[in-house]
Amino acid sequence: MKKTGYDNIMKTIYLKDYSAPLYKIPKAELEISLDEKESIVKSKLYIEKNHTGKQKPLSLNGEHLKLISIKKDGTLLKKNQYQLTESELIIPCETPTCILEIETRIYPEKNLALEGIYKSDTIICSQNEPEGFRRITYFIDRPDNMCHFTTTLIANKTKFPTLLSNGNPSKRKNLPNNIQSITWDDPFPKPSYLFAVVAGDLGKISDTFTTKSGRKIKLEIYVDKGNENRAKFAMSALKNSMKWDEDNYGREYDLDIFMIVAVDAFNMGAMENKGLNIFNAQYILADPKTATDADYKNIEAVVAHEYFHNWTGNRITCRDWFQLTLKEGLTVFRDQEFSSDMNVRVIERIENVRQLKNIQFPEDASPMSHPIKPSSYIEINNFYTSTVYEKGSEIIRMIHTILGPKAFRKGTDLYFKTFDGQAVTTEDFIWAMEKASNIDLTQFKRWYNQAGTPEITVTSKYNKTKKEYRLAFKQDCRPTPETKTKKPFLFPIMLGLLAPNGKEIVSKTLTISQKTQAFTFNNLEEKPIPSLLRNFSAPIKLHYDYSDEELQLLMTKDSDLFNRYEASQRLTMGLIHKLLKSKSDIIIPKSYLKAFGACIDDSRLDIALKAELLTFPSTASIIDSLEIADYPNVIKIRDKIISEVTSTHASSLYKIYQSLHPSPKEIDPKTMAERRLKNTLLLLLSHQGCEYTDLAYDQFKKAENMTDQLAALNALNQHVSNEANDALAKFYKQWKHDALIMNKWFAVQTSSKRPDVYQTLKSLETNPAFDKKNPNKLRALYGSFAGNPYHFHHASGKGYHLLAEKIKSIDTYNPSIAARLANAFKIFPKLPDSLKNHASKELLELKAINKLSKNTREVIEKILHP
Ligand code: HT7
Ligand code: ZN
Repeated sequence: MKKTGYDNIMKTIYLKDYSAPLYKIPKAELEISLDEKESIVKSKLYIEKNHTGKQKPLSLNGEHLKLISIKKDGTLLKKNQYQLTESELIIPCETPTCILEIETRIYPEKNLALEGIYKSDTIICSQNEPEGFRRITYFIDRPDNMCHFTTTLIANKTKFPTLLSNGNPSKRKNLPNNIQSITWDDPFPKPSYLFAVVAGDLGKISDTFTTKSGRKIKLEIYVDKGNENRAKFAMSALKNSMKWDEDNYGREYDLDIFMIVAVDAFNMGAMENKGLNIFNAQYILADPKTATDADYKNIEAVVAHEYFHNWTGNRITCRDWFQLTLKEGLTVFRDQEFSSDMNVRVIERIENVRQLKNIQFPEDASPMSHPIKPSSYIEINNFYTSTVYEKGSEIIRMIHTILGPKAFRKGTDLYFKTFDGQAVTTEDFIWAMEKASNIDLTQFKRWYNQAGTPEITVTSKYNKTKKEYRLAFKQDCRPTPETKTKKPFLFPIMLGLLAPNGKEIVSKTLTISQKTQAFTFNNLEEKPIPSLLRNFSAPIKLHYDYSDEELQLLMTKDSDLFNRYEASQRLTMGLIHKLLKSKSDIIIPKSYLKAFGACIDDSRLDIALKAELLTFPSTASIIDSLEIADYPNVIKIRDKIISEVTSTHASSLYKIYQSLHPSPKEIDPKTMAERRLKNTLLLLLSHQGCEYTDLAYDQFKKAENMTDQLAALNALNQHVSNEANDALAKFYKQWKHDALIMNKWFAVQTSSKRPDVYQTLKSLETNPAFDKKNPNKLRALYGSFAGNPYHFHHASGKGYHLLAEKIKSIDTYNPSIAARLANAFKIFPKLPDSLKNHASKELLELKAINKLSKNTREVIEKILHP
């Protein structure tokens, strides 16, 4: 995509154009004098020529920098001895090596894009992935430039007693005027995106971890003073992660110290900077009063994810940003497996697959669809997607299934041994897997380059005389921007065959590799019921014409607990599709209500699984299963199903609710499951209208932990009532000084179906707890609104208008967040005409903005012109 006439140049970068950097910087010494208004960065770069033949000029990346001076081999360069543009510093080079000394000035406080060095509340911190380092100093800011960094930080001792960077601390000096300097040495070469600095007056908790080889590692978590106790859970998650990576992958930590710093303003969840992870405080701070069970689970997963990056991402990094899934897909797989070992495996799987279906499947069905390894991009920040991360993890999971755990481990061992210290590609990873297993993954690799969710249609035939059962598979995948005609994918299908009484008679993993393929099973006395795609063994949409009775059997009897959940989802999806096609009134069949009654009353059913079975498919996943995004009818039918199930079984639901008494402060899996079921029931009951308002209000008032308090607040806010308003006011009064809890308060209100959401949102914008510069606040207020099917897709188009206005203004200072919000419009091609007209008007207005960032423009252009 090439455009002219805009202020921000839309240059497409292609994977096919990759070439090694012309120069390398194997060593860099940085001296940064930190202050929030103005910081001075002095760099000493040891440059080496990395090309043969005639010497070409050296080009360094640099943006939003004020260049003060450049010295080459000790000589000050005059203005005519280099070329300076908005994004590059070009210096002619005649010798194979040289030393550059560059001085630049940066302005942390003015940096609202939160890339490079910026100010978050009273802390100065950095975010350099993917291309933030070029906002700190001129550099070869690409991941295949691996460099030894030595960093000296200089700052006022009272304002910034804590000065952190990567590696191990070496020198500390007291300078005149209450200034101190600390030097950090990182012995491991790393790309600039892993460079980090932090300066602040912070509280800290410390611990140690002794590695399997007996090295004692210092662990430190830095938080705002007063929050130290809220970091204890994160510390235990960190220690568990370190042990798990040793036990499961043989990976030991390498530096003497591992630090985490929690900050308020952060564009994403966390960042794996070498030895100095920087986290959005949301993924560190927790205690039962202030954090929900979901928060605890997220903290455990994100702490593990960032720690695991030390090997999958840092020691072995990406050659270029097209390889992003090499580190992200693999690391998500590793963190999902860690969480499964720490909690209840099947519940983790259900939650991960739900997330995939709610977010990644719609992305893959939209104009934003891209392969896990894209072949081009305009703005790499736009490619930190659910596809690269979560689908990427599913691709690694399939390799794990195909190879088996032993060969997979052999493969990762070989990968670490062969590529340690290098910047590599996804092919290198596959090479290690093939070599370790002797399995040819040539066809499997198509998952890396072909986007879209494959649709698999399965049909079955039973021959009673031959006692033969035949399953036929046919795969299709719709055209996506990069591939019009797809070649067949290769993937594993885990399946079981159940006798009509529910007994499992066959359990097998099939490999599908052709467009059509059939398998025959012999010696089957009766026609079996297939339990297909167990444990969601491939990221596909599987269609099989199950009868409701078959699904009810799977729901109650399948030995694969994941597929019990899937059966419940299929049963509801099937009903929704039927009702959408029907022209008459919405009538919910008795058999359907009975199936859910059986599930509700099944006292032997695991509590956690019961909560999952009673979680109905989201509006997003229903819309994803349709050709036209018929929001009004989907919402109507989904609500009707839930309220019929609830009213039919209200007394049972209420009885179970009353029978559950989870201990309020415990956070073990069993107690969390009890709370989850209790709060799922409360939400279901609240669908009944105002009848259960008292119950929710009572829970709200008595709640001793955030999970119960927030669940009650959310249940109450399904409707307008005095109790709902009162609870909102009380919650605010209780928590207004806690920024993280205020995010929850904002999100409950803007994701509500209450008709007063617009007015509420407007008034929340003026609330003192709102801060438009803080991405958590933007996500809580506008991100939740964009995910609100009742109001964002309102027939009047006012939801679209509201979000477009916000995108417009946020884009002027934080393009990365604006572009993420703009993704809410990706459903555009599937909208019914009236909504499409409203959305089109907003998208065209955004497109016409001359100064629109390339981040947001790339998203808008793709949505309008897929
Ligand atoms: N690797 C990190 C990605 C990240 C990021 C990317 C773009 C902009 C800001 C960012 N902060 C963190 C996080 C991770 O995947 O672990
Ligand atoms: Zn990651």
